[in-house]
Amino acid sequence: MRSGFVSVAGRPNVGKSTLVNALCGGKVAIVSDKPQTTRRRIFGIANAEDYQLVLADLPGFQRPRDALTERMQRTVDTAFEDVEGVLFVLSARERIGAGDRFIAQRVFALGVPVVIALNKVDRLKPGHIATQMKTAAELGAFHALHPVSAKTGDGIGELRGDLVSLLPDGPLYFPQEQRTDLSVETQIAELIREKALWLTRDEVPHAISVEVDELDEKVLRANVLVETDSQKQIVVGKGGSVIKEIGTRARPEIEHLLGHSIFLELVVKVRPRWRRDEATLERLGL
Ligand SMILES: Nc1nc2c(ncn2[C@@H]2O[C@H](COP(=O)(O)OP(=O)(O)O)[C@@H](O)[C@H]2O)c(=O)[nH]1
Ligand SMILES: [Mg+2]
Repeated sequence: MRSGFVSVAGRPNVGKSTLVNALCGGKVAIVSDKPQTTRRRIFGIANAEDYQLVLADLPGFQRPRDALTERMQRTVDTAFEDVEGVLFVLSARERIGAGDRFIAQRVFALGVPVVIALNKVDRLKPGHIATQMKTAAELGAFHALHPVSAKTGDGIGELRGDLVSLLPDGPLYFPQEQRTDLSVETQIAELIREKALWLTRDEVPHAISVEVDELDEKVLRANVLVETDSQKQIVVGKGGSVIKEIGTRARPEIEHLLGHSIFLELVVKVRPRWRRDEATLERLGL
């Protein structure tokens, strides 16, 4: 049995979480088109008969602005200790620039193998991909460089194989049927938050948090937290249309996760300045 941990680095929105899901063969981390979707470290676990690859999906590198983003960056800072390697994700759709080089400086200084994934190559011209590969290759002394699409699955098998080859002989860190370290409640809260992120924009997505209030065999009650009354109005929507749509989108995935149907009740609540409140952040597990 080979086993071990690999941390995922990269700018916000390059597709780290989508890639972790693709490598694990199922959804462990939520994904949206908004930056800062990932707020906490999530282990995505790829299991096979002869290996267990544990990927740490992380928030993107950022400059802290409040207690929440400060905690997020602290999570990132400590996540690169004791890993067998780093998966450094770039987007082939954007210019590889200063932000990527800033992260490159840090990951190549760690002294562990760095595997670069040039993500989002779907529907790009071969010439453009080749140019981006060349730029990516100049970032540092990488162990391997893979053009991939987390969306279509292109190149994912080869990338996974390379990551597994970094793992030493080791024990099982998690039961083999487990794909994430998040509790069921947290997975549910994240699924609801994901739907809320897709349906809101500007500053609203950043102000949203979700907590599961009650979960039993039949009923699931969850609070969608926002910081102001006007955000609440937006998340509730006209006649409750937005919060209803969040529930409609989240329910099938929650039922799939639980393996049975549930009655879902979502309540939008204002909790002023929760992002600056250490006690609330603690309770939300952030
Ligand atoms: N076209 C394309 N889009 C992708 C791919 N991977 C991720 N995305 C999109 O990029 C956005 C950010 O993805 P996410 O995984 O949340 O990025 P993260 O912030 O790095 O974790 C989402 O809209 C994804 O659907 C890919 O391979 N191809
Ligand atoms: Mg993410």
